[in-house]
This record gives sequence, structure tokens and C-alpha cells, in this order.
Amino acid sequence: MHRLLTNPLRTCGGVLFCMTTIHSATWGQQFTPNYDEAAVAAYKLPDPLVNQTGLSVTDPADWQQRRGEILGLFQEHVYGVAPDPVPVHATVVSTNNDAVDGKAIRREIDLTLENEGKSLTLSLLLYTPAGATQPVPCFLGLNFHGNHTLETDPSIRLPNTWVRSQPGGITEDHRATDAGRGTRSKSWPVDLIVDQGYALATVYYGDIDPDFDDGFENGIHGLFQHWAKSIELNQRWGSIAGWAYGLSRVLDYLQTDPLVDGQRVAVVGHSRLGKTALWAGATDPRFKLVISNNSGSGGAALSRRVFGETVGRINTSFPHWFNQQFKRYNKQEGDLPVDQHQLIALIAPRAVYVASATEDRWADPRGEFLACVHADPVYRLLGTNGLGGAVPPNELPPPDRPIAQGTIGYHLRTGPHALTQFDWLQYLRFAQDRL
Ligand code: GTR
Repeated sequence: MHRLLTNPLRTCGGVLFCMTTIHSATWGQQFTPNYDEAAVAAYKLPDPLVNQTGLSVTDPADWQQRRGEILGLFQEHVYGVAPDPVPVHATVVSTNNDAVDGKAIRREIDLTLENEGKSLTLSLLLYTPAGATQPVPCFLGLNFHGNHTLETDPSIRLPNTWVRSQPGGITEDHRATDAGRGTRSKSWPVDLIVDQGYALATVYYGDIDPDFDDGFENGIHGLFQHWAKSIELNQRWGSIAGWAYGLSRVLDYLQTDPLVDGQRVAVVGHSRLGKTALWAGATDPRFKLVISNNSGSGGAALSRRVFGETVGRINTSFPHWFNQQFKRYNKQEGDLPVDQHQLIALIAPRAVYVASATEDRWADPRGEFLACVHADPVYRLLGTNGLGGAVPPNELPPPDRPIAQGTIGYHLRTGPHALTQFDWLQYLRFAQDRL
């Protein structure tokens, strides 16, 4: 039987959409999220510093072995196993030396991946500061609706792949239209970023994998169909692992770009792309800074709190994001061999920033903060100061008061689920001596 799942109105990549149109044959009943802190049942988190044989990790030298265990558990039980890197062939398609009011050089670069007789091209939009005299550090993030949504400039190419339907004529039959130009510029303050001496690199996420459940034939999964058969069915990679793999291939290219310092790349993402940024940062230690904006369930939020969006709910609405195995934990969060604080711990000792928003209860701000708190001991073991201070704070900070003294940053912004200028200002400040 198919039932309607009710859910709040929420924004995806900054645009309101209604999530009441999702049907489920498996969930079986209406889903009512818990938003009552008093109703969060007691839970016990797996300790990132106790290995699977029960031994405590007290020496930084032992962390690599424990890290390998945790990474393996996330691959097996949550995101799935991704293939080894394939080469990236880059072709510069356009260069504008006078972009963003003369502040930036803007290039469109096609990155083509080939495997199993198929190919996939990602269109990279890359801004570098106009006056830079040496390679600059870079923020890399996937965008939700196409590169053309960052600016109104009509010369930026529209994506030629599937896009999510949007109101207002900015899409037609899942194709992007000119009406979408510049509609996401607020989420991508290019001038602010290049003014502070950083590059900005972005790719439309649907170039890597269109965001719908097609049995993993299209997008990046299509290039690895034979390979995937070598992986146990339950552990095959979902879309988040696919998008993260794409981010790593973009990083492969950025490490060869003469205008970018490829050793100083931050990966940033909002919402499902925040989950993706965390997984990319966990799987690819070349990312120097990892930024999760409102990533919520399957991202920075602790699954065991069962607050807002739950494992069962996300697996029902988005069955293609995670691996099959993750569905075993629907309503069984306590059985998960990992929880999301360990995802943050996988990034240690590199810098990480997690941001929540007051109105984004669906993503469980407190659960996102607590994941940072519980990752803190790993950061401290590895010689960094974690969330900062002699002992980590354990109370959710007041809105708009970032915790940004340590290697783990956190803020709770006033307002809705979105990537805003306030968020970017914190990331730019945090990056100053960490990227
Ligand atoms: C929601 C989903 C969230 C979040 C969000 C987004 O529908 O429940 O986990 O990922 O989409 O990506 O905008």
C-alpha cells in the first residue's frame, strides 16, 4: 500500500518545495517527526576511541587502525563502497578575464571521466581572484540547480542533464531554462569569496548523478556497472557516495590547475550536499577543511537521537542516497555500528565546520552540535584543540554565536534551512588560518 508521508515545507538549495508528495510502500504509516527534546530516549553512542575488539585507543599512533575500522563500517552500513579513481581529462571551454565586475577570472572547464566504455562530463565553473599573483586556496562545493544559477551572465552554460523541477519557469520537463540564471546567487557570494583571496569551484550535482532513483544506471554509477557487481549488493554505493566521488575527481583536477593551490581546498555543501561534503572529507584526506551546512540526518546529526528526520524516513523518501544495508536500521538506530559523530571524527585532525539553523528542526541542530562534541576527543587525541577551550562546551551555543576557536567550528544561525551570507562569513573567517 502506498501512503502519503506528511512533512513540513522545507527548502532545497534555497527554494521552497513541498515534501508531502512522497509515497511509501514500506513505511506503512504517516511519519510524525519528534521535535520534543524531552521525548528523546536515552541512547549510547559507539565510542570512536574504542576499537572493535574493545581496546581503547589512547595513542595517536593507533588512530589510523581505528580510523580504518570506522571508515569501513560507514562504507558497509551507510554510504556504500566507491570505486578507485579514474583519470580526469580537462578541457577549458570558456575563459572570462573580467568576470564579477572585474574581480574574478571565470572559467568553464569540462572534466571527462571514462570507464567501462562509457564517459561522463562534469562542467566545472571556476572563479579565481583577478589580481592573484600566486595559486590561491579554494572552496569547492556542488550546486543544486546548475552553474548558471550562480550569476545572471547569459554566457554561463545551462546544464544539459536532468534537473529537479522548480516553479517559476526555471525548469521545463526537468531541463534548466534561462529563467534560472542568477537565482541562487545569494547562496554563492562569489564577490565576497574572491575579495578575500579564495577561488570558488562548483559543479552541478546532477552532472555527477541525477538525484532520482533509477536503479543506478545513469550518472557516475553507469560508468561502474560491471565493477559494482564485484561489491556485495547491500554495500554498493548510493548517490551520496557518487557525488562525493565526483568531488574527489574535481579535486584531482584542481590539484593540476595553475591558478589554484590544490593542497588548500575546502569542500563545502548544503543539506544533502552537506552530507556529501562530510563523506567526501571523510574518504578523501586531501580536503583540508570540510564544511557541513544544515546537513542533518545522514550528515552531521546523530541518528540515535531520532529527532526530526530519522533513518527510516530518509531511506523511504530517498532510497537511492545510501546503500541497501542502511535500510536495516530503519527504526533500529541503536543497532547501527556507527553514529554520525564518527563521521566527523574521520576528518580529524583536519578542520571541520558544522552549521545549523534555528528553524531547521528537521535537521536536528542539537544533534549536529552533539556530533561535534563527541568527535572532539579524537581531535584532542591527535593534538588539536577540537571545539576549543580546555574542555569542549557541551551546551548548544545561543543563535548567531559561533564556536570557532578550535579545529572544529560550529554555529546555530537564526533562520531557515539555507546557505546564507552569514554562513559564508563564518566559513571565510574560520578558513583564515585553517585553509
Ligand atoms: C530533504 C531531506 C534532507 C535534506 C534536504 C535537502 O528533503 O529530508 O535530508 O537533505 O532534503 O537536501 O535539501
